[in-house]
Amino acid sequence: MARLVIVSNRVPIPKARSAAAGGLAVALRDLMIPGSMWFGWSGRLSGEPAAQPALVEARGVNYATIDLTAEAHRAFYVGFANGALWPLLHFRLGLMHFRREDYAGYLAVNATFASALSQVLQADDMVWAHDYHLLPFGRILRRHGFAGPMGFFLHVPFVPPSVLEAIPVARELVTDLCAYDVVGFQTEEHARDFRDCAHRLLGATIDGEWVRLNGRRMRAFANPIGIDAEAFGQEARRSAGDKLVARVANSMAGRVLAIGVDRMDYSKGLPNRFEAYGILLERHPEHRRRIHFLQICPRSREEVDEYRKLRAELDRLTGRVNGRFSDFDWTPLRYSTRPAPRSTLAGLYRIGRIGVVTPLRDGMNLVAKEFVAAQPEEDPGVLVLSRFAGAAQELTEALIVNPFDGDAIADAMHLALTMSLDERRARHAALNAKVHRTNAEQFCRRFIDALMSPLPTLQAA
Ligand code: GDG
Repeated sequence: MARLVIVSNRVPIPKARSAAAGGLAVALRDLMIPGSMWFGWSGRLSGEPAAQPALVEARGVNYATIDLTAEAHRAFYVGFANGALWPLLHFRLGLMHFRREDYAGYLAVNATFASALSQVLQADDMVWAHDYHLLPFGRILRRHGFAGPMGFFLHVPFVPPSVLEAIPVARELVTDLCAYDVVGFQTEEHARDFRDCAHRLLGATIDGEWVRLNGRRMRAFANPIGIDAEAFGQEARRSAGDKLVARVANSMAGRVLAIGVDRMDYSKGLPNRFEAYGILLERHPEHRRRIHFLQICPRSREEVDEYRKLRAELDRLTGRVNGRFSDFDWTPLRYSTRPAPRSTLAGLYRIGRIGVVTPLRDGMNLVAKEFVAAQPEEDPGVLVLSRFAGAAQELTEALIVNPFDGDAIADAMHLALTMSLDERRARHAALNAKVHRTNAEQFCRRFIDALMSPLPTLQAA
């Protein structure tokens, strides 16, 4: 079988990976089959980066990394990827800052990646690139002569043509994705939006999942990402004895725990969530003093202005909810920006009666799946889930809410707090079965199968 080469912006080399809080790192960390390679940025900035990747072997996997200069990283990561593409792909056009020089820097880093990888790539390798940092990577790698199978998975949403067209380089971005053989999306809707863009912006012919452009075909399909639900459930059971989990459980004094876990990102709907919690306490005085909301949100991308503003906004809203409702011995909302170890997180989900996952847009949202996998089957908690998270397409037995509607989130939390044990069990059993079925292994297997299957014979147009 061909060697698998994963390419992503950051490379979670095993000794450093436990600190990583991010969906991609979590989803892929168990995928690395001995013999495969993972290539990307080392996480280091240097004045004169070497053109050759540095190679490290860990647990049979080869990690190949390159350093970047501070200017290159700024334009590529802070400027274009997170200043323009991230807001665009999360439907936040008002937050999109497009600058031609950032786009030029983004292309330049993708070219650096392609040139460095081509030095260690073998002809019979199979390349799988990940996420919005690397849209043009495959097209550029082809220019270096690589002819093997080349796939791409987009972890974030894709947008319809009317939204994509707001970015001046919309056609270039769609052309770039069409250069891969296979492109995977989190949901059918994202895959369809991409095919619509290829048709409307480039005049491509669409036939089911197949996109035909300039005499070439590529496949754009939905392949929802999953977690290793079995292992995560075990971790949650084991970590009941974790010191921090036990401390939190003891501090509850018979109250129930509502829990949210998100990188501090404006796509995650945190201000709306805090306000909705205030509405719950206002409208349902019977829940006051009987619930604690714990929001864990490690700081993220602080180089980008919008993320700093979000932090100030959350500090203000936390103060408002606690100022309005807290008592001498009860703080309704606790919010921590420190990342928790993964096992502690699993244990905290397990003691949560409500998992609150209300992003304004999200490719998938792994937290929703982790919360379900961590629950005790005999007395499970309830998931409140945004309809705009990819996970809502599958996890239909959750309480699905519109995250822009604070009253609806408050109603769902009230329903969760008053739901009968039978109903909680029935909903959880259905959700848990899905989370175990669409797991990380199936996600990887489906993608690699798609990448390895020969292209179907082209029907005469
Ligand atoms: C992108 C897409 C898509 C969070 N806080 C801590 C911590 N985490 C872990 C969670 C979860 C992961 O980070 C976050 O994954 P999400 O899926 O929720 O969100 P993104 O980071 O935005 O990920 C997303 C994902 O890629 C995968 O394709 O689902 O839509 O945006 O695993 O548990 N982990 C630890 N401490 C924390 O404090 N250890």
